[in-house]
Amino acid sequence: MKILTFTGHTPSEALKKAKIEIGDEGMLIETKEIQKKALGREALYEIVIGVEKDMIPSKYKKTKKPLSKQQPLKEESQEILFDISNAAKQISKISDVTDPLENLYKPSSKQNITASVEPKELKEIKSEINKLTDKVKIIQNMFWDEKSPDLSSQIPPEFSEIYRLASQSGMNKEHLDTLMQVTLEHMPLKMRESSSTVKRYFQTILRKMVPIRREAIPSVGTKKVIMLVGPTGVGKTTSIAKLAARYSFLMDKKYKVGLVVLDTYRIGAVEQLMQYARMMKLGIETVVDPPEFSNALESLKYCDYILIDTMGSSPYDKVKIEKIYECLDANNTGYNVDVVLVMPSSIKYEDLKVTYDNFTTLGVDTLIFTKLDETMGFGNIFSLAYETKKPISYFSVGQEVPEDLVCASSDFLIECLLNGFNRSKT
Ligand SMILES: Nc1nc2c(ncn2[C@@H]2O[C@H](COP(=O)(O)OP(=O)(O)OP(=O)(O)O)[C@@H](O)[C@H]2O)c(=O)[nH]1
Ligand SMILES: [Mg+2]
Repeated sequence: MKILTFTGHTPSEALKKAKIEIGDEGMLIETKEIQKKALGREALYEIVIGVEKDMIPSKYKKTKKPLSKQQPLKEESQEILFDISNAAKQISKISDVTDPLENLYKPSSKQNITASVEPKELKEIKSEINKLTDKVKIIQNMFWDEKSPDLSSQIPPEFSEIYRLASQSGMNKEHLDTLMQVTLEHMPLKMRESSSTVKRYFQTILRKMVPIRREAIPSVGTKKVIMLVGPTGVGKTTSIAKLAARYSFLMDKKYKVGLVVLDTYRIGAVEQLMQYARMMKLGIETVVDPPEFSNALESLKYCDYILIDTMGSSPYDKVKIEKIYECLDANNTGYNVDVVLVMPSSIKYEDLKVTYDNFTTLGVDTLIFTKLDETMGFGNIFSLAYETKKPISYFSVGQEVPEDLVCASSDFLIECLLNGFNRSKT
C-alpha cells in the first residue's frame, strides 16, 4: 500500500483534493490538525490516504519524499478508520458541513472502496470509534466538572466547548449560567448530536441577545447630534474623526459634518480634533463654558451631523461628568443630543459596569466599544450590552482613521466571542 497525504483548511477540503486526485481508490488512515486556527491564520488539516499499489495515479508513482521528511507510520490495521466516501460523510456530519463530495462524484463502479470493506472489519472500526468517542467524552466531562460544578449534573458533555469559550471570553458568570439553562431547556434534542451543532445553536441564541443600534441617516431637514463621552484615552477623539470621515466622505451620500469640542477645563483639548477638522475641511467650535454650548450647535446648524467630542473623565470624577451634564442641560436649541458612551473592550465586565453606572447620569443612548484589536475576550462587551440593554452602535478595531471603524452587528460580536477577532471579517 502506498501512503499519500493531502492538506486543506478543513478535513472536507483535504478530502475533496484527495478525491480529485485519486477518486475512490483509497482508505482514509488518519486525519489530523497540523495548524491551529489563530488570529489572521486559518487552520490546516492533513489527511493520510492509503492506496493499493496498482491503483496509484502515475504522478504519485514517481514522487517519493526524502526519507528524512517521511512521517513514521503507525500500524495500519489499527489506524484505518473508514473508506474515503464514508469518511467524508462522517467528517461532514461531525463538523456539520455539507459533504463536498456528495454531488461531485457518482458512486464508483466495481472499484468503489465501500465494497472492499468487509462487514467484520467495519464492525471493528465502529467499535474503535465508539471507544475513542467515549474517551473524548470522559475528558470533556472532567473539564466540565472542574469548571462548572453547579451545572455539571445537568449539562451534557457536548456543551463543554461552548462553556469553555464563553467563560474564557469574560462573560459575566450569571449571564453564562442563565444562558446555559436556557439553551438546555430549549435546544431540540436533534441539535445535541455534536458540539458543533450545540455551538451553532448557542451562537444563534447569543446573537439574539445583543442589542444593536443600526446606523440611521438624518432625514431631510433633520440633523443628528452625537456626543461621545467616556473615560480618558479610550478613543473618543479618534472615533469622532472616523465618524466624521465616514459621514462626510464614505457613505453613498456625502453629508455636511461639523465638530464641537467641550474643553470645559481649558486644557487645550482642542488641538487633536482641530487637526482632523483641518484635514477634512470641517467646521469646528470650542465650548469652554456650558452656556456656550447652544451657540456652538447653532453656528453649525447648516450641518447634517454635529459630532461633539468631550474630555475623558475617570468614571469616579463626578465633577468632570457634571460639567458635561451642565452643557447638555444648557442645550436650548431643540436638537436632540445622542449621548454615546465609549469604552474599551480590553477591560473586564465589572469595570465596564462601574464605568457605565457612573456615566449613566448623562442619559447614555448607545455604546461604542473600542480597541477590539487589543483583546482576546468579547464576553465582557456582550454582558454589558445585555445587562444594560443599551444598544451598541459601532466597534473601533484599530488606530487607523477612518478605516478601523465597524458598524455594530450581533453577528460580528458573537463571531469574535466564539471564534476570536479576525480583521478580514470586519
Ligand atoms: N489599538 C487601538 N487603538 C486605538 C483605538 N481607538 C483609539 N486608539 C488609540 O488610543 C489612543 C487614545 O485615543 P484618543 O482618541 O485620543 O482617546 P480619547 O478618548 O479621545 O482620549 P482623551 O481625550 O485623552 O480622554 C490613541 O493612541 C489612539 O490611536 C482602537 O480601536 N484600537
Ligand atoms: Mg480626546
